[in-house]
Amino acid sequence: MDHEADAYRTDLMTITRFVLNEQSKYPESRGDFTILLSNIVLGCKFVCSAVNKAGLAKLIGLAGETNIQGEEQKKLDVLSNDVFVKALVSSGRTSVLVSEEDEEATFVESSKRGKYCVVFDPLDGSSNIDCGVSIGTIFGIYTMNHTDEPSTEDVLKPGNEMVAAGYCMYGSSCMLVLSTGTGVHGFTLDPSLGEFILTHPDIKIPTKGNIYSVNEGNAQNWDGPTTKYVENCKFPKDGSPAKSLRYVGSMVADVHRTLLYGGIFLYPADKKSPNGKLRVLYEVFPMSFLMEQAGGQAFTGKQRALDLVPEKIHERSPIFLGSYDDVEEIKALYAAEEKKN
Ligand code: AFP
Repeated sequence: MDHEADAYRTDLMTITRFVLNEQSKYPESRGDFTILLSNIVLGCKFVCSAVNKAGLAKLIGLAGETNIQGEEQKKLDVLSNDVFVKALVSSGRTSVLVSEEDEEATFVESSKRGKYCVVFDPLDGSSNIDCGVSIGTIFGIYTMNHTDEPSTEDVLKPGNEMVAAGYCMYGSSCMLVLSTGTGVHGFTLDPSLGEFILTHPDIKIPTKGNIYSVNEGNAQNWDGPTTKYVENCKFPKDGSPAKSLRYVGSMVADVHRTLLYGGIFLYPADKKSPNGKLRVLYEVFPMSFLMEQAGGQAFTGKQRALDLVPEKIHERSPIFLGSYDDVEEIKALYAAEEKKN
């Protein structure tokens, strides 16, 4: 990379400019998506700033704790949720919101309604906040295809009906990764400008990787195919080198690394959690959408993840996602298991 040229780059592709360019390909488009996205971006910038200040501002800790002035502190994930819900409602472009933080869906009042439904986890990996490890926001976007009263049916749709998905990672830099169905693009926040700038256009995941990412502490409860797959990662029988294990325990960080370096991320079912841990609407679907758009695959152990039809807004599913060939291997193991039964 020419660092000198980079330092003086003057033609900045901001995320708004990028989405406006995309939108200009659709003459009928009225800019609703751009407005919606700019409100998501605002939420991400707010959370990024709050995460950076968390230690200083004492935003870490349990919800309900009081600060030194005796005022009640809001936990960072509760605060992030408030910001996203308010930004999305005030965009005037949403009708249904599903957040990891809220048990029930939010139905936007009729005067502020718009054609989009947003499913999101405002601060995923929140158990990592207190030790400063990377965390993130994950979101997926559906369109309403009717003008009747909104209901949860508007979001209980397979992931392949999402029109966009993305995540923002609050790490050593703040990066927003987005797909509107035409590839995956990464934007890095330039703190001096307060703008997300296109730094990773058209991300493609390597076809095969040498990293696997899983919570091996659950190994005693895994099923046969998962156990065999991880065994193959460590003791390959075809003479190839063993894969490296990397696991942050923060889905955004683990998936981001998988997207850029290749390999596989898995949160399988186990005896204690037959549906795994991760939530379909705002973890499994958005990440699966991004993986497929980057040339990878996402599989539940039974089917293509994006074909799953959720019945509940906080439903969970096992997930195996990453490089095409690596996911192909786990698919073959599940197919062989099914043949036996
Ligand atoms: P927290 O938000 O409770 O930290 O959970 C994070 C998460 O939903 C996801 O980001 C991780 O991939 C996964 O859970 C980690 O789960 P384990 O701690 O069971 O490995």
